[in-house]
Amino acid sequence: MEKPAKKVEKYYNYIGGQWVESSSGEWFENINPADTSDVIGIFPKSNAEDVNRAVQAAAEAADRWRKTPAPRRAEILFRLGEILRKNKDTYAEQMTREMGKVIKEAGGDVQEAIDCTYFAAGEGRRLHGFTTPAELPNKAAMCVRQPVGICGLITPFNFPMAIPSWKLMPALICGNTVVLKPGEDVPLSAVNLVKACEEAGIPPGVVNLVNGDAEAGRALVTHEKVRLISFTGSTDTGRLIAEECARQNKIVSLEMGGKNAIIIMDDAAIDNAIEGSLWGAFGTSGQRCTASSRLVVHKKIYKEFVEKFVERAKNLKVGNGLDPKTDVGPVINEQAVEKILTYIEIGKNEDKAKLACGGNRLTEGDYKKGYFIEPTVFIDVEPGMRIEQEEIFGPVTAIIPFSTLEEAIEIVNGVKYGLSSAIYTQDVNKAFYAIQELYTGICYVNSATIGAEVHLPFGGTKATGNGHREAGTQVLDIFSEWKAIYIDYSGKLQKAQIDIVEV
Ligand code: UN1
Repeated sequence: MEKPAKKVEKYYNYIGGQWVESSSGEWFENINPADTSDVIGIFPKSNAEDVNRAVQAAAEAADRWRKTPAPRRAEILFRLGEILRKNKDTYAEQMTREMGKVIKEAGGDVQEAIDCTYFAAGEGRRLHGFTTPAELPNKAAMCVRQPVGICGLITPFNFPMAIPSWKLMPALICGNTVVLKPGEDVPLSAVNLVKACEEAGIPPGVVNLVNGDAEAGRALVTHEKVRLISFTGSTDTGRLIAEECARQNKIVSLEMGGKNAIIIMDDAAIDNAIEGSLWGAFGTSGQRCTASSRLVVHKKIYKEFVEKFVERAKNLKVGNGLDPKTDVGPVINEQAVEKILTYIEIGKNEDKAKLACGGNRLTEGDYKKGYFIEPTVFIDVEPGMRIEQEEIFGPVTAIIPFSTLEEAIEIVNGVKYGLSSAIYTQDVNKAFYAIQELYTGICYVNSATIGAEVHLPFGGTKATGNGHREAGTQVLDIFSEWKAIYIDYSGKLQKAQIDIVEV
């Protein structure tokens, strides 16, 4: 007898407190990147009409949510944090299945969402403004934060729960309502997050979820009622979004590419530096904006570092992220495989750079059905080569030799991005000098370029962003606008700049 076909689970959009299909009636599949025969579920492929409904729902909910005192909004977020904590293992497992990252890292991703939820909740009883003296007598001056309105959140695949939370939690605590459009490769983690919001008691319409691809994203960006777009993803897409937002004078916050580097000085604790470099380069299969895709190594220790690092990279276990023995999971999809392999070819065609290990897609046995690429190391890479300048977003790193700290800093700063940088050294003078000179939004000493914590600002300089910072209390400046308040209690007309008080 033929086995009945396994029923594929259906998941929905969340609009105005209802779980609904797309008005198009179309669906897309969510596939496990470690085993493409594993269909996790089907999700609504949303269009402009769905986005419009979600925005309308967000508009209807806006007033009530804005007027809910922030400490009360915070209570719901504390409850949400508890729900996320309770379900951490389930979410992590489902995240690994849809995204591929190894299970421990998926746990870290959920943890980052939890951290961020509690952090934002704490802000409910702060959301500090300030008072300041007025220049006229019997007059008070102060500043408060006010919500911006409806926020469109567009998030990538690589941190399926953490990045939506980085945006969602501060947006909510500031009193905004939102429409979330998550990466189409990782819709289940977004559904999990939004279900938790529902369970926590966030009122209908405050959080709306619209699944789909660029069509839904575009509709969100161009919708005239959406006041703010917060986007994490590629620099090319970010630029298009910024252009579109400029047309409608929307607030736009962008977190985009990186080409982060670790400097390894000749006095570095070398084994620690190797450990950190492996984690920075190959953690999340290199699919982090903060990935250590360049290792800038002092010539005096270059040979030793390269030998040891390459040996370790060769021994990393590539596989399904659900297997606890796996070090490096698959990359997200076929397109990613192609892009990464193209860069590997570009690297191989450089006369001076050498491929020291990896370089291939794995296609045999268990690897056959997934998107697996060997951890890949290029050595003797020179500044200016494409593999040294462009974001690859895969398990590929470039080792570049240098002679002086000044030269190393020039190499690190010599790319169009400016997200994260790091230096391994035991010399406090060198560490502080590097901190001063590295033009990035994040800087680490004796640690890799990854691993940001949620209560510090996250973001980058140059082509990485547009000047905003997520996380930390700095994110509140994205999701709220300042209102300056002047209260004249003199009982008469006092003209600023004109009625000058004589001393
Ligand atoms: C990203 O790569 O897009 O600092 C986010 C880190 C993580 C977040 C990375 N906490 O690597």
